[in-house]
Amino acid sequence: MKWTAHAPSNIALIKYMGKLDETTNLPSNPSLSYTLNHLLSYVELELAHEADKWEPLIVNEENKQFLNSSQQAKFIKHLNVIKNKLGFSGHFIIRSGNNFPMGTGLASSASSFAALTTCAVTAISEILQIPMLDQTHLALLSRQGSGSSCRSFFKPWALWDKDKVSSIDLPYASLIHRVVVVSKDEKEVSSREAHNRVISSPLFEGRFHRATSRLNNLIHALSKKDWKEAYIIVWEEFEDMHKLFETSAIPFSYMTKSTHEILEYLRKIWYEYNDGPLVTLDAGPNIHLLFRNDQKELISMIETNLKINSRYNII
Ligand code: 2P0
Repeated sequence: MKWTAHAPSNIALIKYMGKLDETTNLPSNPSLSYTLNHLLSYVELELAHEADKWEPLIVNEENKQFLNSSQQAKFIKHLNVIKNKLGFSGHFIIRSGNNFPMGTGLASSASSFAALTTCAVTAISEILQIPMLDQTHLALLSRQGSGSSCRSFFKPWALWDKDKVSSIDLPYASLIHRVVVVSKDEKEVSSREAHNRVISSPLFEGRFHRATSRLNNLIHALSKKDWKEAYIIVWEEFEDMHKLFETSAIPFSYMTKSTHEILEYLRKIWYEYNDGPLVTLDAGPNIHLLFRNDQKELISMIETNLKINSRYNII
């Protein structure tokens, strides 16, 4: 017997960074994200006789992807959390893959854990003939595997605060997402490690207050369609998170020279046109851009400039 599920990734504009509880991924502060419907993870589960094991799922030939051993272990551990919760003692072969390239700094953790949770709960509910969990309970279960994945159950906007996650009704339901890939190297500091390290930064003390106040301001700005105000808040927020990294007891930085150059270019675009994309960075060097639907000319111009002047890949 086989079951399949897929789930989208998401990009946080107010960031989840730091945990109140590491075992259940209870966040230190609320976060707000936009769901990326085009970046999908797929999971297939097949009943197996022996132990659970992971295999790659070929979504398309260019994107053959292999999880490293610790990623596989994290996936299998989460499957076991689900099996225990639902009272299932059997085993599965887990196959997973993404429709977007790995190693491009695009977070596959959110989409892959959301897909795994959906697939495993569907399979076990069917096998044990018990009712399927609703989206909210799936999201809370998925959070235990990877925090940011709980937001992938809601769209277009998701709001996550402690043990509550839901969609939030805001304008700009359909945005255009691009990532400027400046580095394909594997991160030296994992997101999990970053969550641990930021707590040691002297700036972490005011972090809850700053993130919460920015969240309220961003919701207000988006609600009244003040795009420029939203851009300013979102920019401050990723800088705040990256300053936490740079000031932690063992400091680290994801930003490269190219990241700084592109950020400078985007700042100039905003200065010149009094308009531009929302700009944010995850725990990585690559730059996420969100455009309104009426900004297609601006997208072409930015894509052309970045591709001509340098060798950046934009996806
Ligand atoms: C976020 N990030 O809000 C933040 C911003 C990265 C930067 O959530 O340890 O993979 O699995 O709960 O969700 C990435 O961390 O961490 C992340 P775990 P996760 O999207």
